[in-house]
Amino acid sequence: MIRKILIANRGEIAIRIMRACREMGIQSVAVYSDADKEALFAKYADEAYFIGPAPATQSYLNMQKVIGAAKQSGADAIHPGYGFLAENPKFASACEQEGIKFIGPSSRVLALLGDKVAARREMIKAGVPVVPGTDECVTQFGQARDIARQTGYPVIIKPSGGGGGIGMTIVESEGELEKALESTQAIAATTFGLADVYIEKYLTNPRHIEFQLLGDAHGHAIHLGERECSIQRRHQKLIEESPSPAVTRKVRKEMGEKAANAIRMVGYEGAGTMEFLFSEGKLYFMEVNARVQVEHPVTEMVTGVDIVKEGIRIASGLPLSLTQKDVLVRGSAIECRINAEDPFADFVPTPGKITSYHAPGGTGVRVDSGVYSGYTISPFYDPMISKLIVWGRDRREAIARMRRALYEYVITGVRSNMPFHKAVMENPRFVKGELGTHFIETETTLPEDMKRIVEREIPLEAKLPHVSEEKRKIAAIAAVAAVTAMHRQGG
Ligand code: MV4
Repeated sequence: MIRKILIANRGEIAIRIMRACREMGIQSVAVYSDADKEALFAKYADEAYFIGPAPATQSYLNMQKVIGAAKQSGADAIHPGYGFLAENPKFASACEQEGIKFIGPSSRVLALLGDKVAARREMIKAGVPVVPGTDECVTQFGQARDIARQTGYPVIIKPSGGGGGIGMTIVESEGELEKALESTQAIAATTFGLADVYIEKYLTNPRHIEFQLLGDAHGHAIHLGERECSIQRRHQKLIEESPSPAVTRKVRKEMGEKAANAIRMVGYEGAGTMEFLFSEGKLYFMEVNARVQVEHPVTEMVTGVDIVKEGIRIASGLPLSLTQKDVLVRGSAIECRINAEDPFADFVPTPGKITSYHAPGGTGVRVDSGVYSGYTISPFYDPMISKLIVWGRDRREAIARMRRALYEYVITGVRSNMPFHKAVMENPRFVKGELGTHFIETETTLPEDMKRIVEREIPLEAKLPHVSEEKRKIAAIAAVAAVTAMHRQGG
């Protein structure tokens, strides 16, 4: 059994993992950089080790330093969280060699799924539907031309070593293909150290739907239903929900079982996600994310399964604590990523000091964060302040609850993207569940909607002239009154 876990990550996810450790009676070890000396996660852990300067390459991405801290602390396992070293087969292999359990799939499975062409081939073998396209990497123009003629234009060229949307090229016609192939290969070589690319038919404005999966070392694999993550900007998700308004129970069961069977076939151990594109009623495999994801809480809210704990149990060699028939999707959950970004200025990061902070609460509300009043958000890492997650008996209730919670949330000192979230929660197409990956670009009224929402809040704040910045918690109560008034007006 695992007794002590080093968390090779920072921020909210480090705390999320440490919370699971504490409930399981497992000791937790934090590693922190120069920029995170005052961070909550470094205080929350049972022990904390300094691992170097603020740039991640010299701290959170430095395998020797992370493994060194694990050995020094006597940790028997490392949890990588998301990002940083999470899907790095070399890191998993280094842990394996040091006799430290890497909490996640084996280095062999990470290498297989990290190679997108190989992963696509495995999924075809396992009977998972893929977007029409290649089953091997494309090197020659002639090869690319033949595939594109079969699938029809537009096509998309993707780096095999990539993922998450980086370095992809959309090609509208055969005339552009040769140049696009060469440039994508060149970008792939410099970005990922591998020139291999593959080609798929390009789907216009699909939905992004992903299945949460768990696989153990005893040949069991299950799915926890899907999440819809269509609301994204530059491949950064902003709002996620479960279940997807587009997925029926029949499709959930069929595709969930196919996805679970596929990860069982590759010997996947741990929590993982299979990403799909959804277009014209059909799901098409894109890639497997071999880690716990930012948006895992929406699945936890509708299934009641603690995904992080299951991952730790699996790494300890224990079987899954539940079977597929124990999984029930109940109600609806939505997550808003609250970022230190200015939605009125092209979402530029706005790091700085949080001068006052009051998180929402009440029935069905969960806030995963790593900040506090007086904390300074560092410019060195991603600017996520927190994840606000709500549960409702149905999607309507979840939306109403999210609106209520957003208006209770007080963050001063840094600008946040909360006006964006408030605008989306009032957007008629969002409310109807009519989503696509181009939602933000196509909803052209969002900027003016955000402006209107902020202006509506000004008179409320003016009612509280005596309230100092430090006492802004009271403003949260006024804000609730505002939402109530808004609902009365049918706003
Ligand atoms: C696609 C696609 C359309 N057709 N593949 C971008 C993220 C990466 N995981 C895959 N991506 C896409 N692949 C085919 N064949 C459109 C996208 C895409 C996208 C996907 C999910 C969420 C947001 C997106 C934004 C632009 C493009």
